[in-house]
Amino acid sequence: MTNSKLKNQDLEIYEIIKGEESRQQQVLSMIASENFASPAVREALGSVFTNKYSEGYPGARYYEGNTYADKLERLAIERAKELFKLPEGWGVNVQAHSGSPANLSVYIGLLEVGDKILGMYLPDGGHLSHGWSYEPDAEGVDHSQIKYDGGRRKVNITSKCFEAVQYKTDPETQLFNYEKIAEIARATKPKLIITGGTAYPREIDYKKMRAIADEVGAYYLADIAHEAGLIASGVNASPVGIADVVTFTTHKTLRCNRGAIILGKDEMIKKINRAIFPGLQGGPHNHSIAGIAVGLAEAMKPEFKEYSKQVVKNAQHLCAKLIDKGFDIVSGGTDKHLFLIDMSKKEILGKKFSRALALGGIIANKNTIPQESNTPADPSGVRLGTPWITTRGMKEAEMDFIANWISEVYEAVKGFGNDMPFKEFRDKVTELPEIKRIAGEVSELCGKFPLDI
Ligand code: DSN
Repeated sequence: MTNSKLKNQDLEIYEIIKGEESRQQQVLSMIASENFASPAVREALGSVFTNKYSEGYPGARYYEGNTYADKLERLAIERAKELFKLPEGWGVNVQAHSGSPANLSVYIGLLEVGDKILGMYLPDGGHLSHGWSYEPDAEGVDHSQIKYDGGRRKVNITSKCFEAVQYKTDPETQLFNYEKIAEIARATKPKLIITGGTAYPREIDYKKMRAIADEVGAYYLADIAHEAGLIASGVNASPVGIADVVTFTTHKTLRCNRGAIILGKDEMIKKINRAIFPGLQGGPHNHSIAGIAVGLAEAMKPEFKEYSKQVVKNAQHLCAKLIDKGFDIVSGGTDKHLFLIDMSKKEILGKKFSRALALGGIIANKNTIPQESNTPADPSGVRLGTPWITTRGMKEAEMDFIANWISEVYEAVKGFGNDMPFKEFRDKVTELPEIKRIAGEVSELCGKFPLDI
């Protein structure tokens, strides 16, 4: 932002943005759902398309002046088709503002309000928009061990408007138990079955889920928000052509700006298009579609495939190193870009550990784990992801440093214990010389892998 018009006009906002730029440069961003979009993506995102209204779809807009908006949206759709190798008879919607409205629009398009949906239990790695509710009597779900604060609560719009049932991972393996999911589906007869989520570190067998959906006559939605980039690169298997509909956000492993894409059989995309507009949203965010289109073209390049492979290698390497250092990892590892540290047998839980890591320059998030016995506000796990640090160019050698720092942070703060009030813990950790040293070393490493801001 040299010769910045923003700086001259609004110094306060300019300085906040500068502060965020410097924060991003100096820390290891390891929140699994975050990534660093390229300057070209960000330039398109900041373009004049932010000024244009274009309710409707290419060739059928309600307002005038959409020649270029039509070209843009058509090109974004073509790129998505190519990147995700869509079969004949499949279409694309690029207008959903993000993942939750994308999923809701699928339900609105294909179902009647009140219909039953079957999704993954949130504390095991599912997503709010897959029908999250705390219904103790939901079939196949035992909430009795969960110390949630509010009893029966339909938290998300998707559980308020649809009857939500949930499946859990296997308590022993922490993996999908397809037999058990089939049993729940047979017993509850959902109209739609959903896979995917925010914290399941393993690949999903889409064909088995398709068979379960077919057996009970349900639609099958694969939400691949987290692994879309890995799937586009062929590093993880694709549900395209297997599920009826595939949704994903564009800003995680796919490394575009924030937004969402829906892929699906033509007859379903037609209904979903109507659910998005006029059903749920107004005009599409054309500036966002522009950024996404640029990011989709980036993801078609051979170097993106190499990047995706390295994302997974880094996650697996880091997992293995942390296991060597005595950490428990949910399901024993990962097939993807993310994994969960299980802190349930450690001296501090996820909330305190993620704050201590952040003070040491490693930005992650507290997370529930399978068989969670604590509240979502103070859960037993920490989720870590490698998309962003791999974009910086980091590889296995840097994962070794990161594993050491994670372990050193734990050793430095574990003595404070989980009973200490959080604010006291935070203040004590902030002052620890060991944590300051680690933050300095992290910043030094980050300086060797600068972001193209
Ligand atoms: N907030 C996203 C994540 O972190 O996984 C999902 O919506």
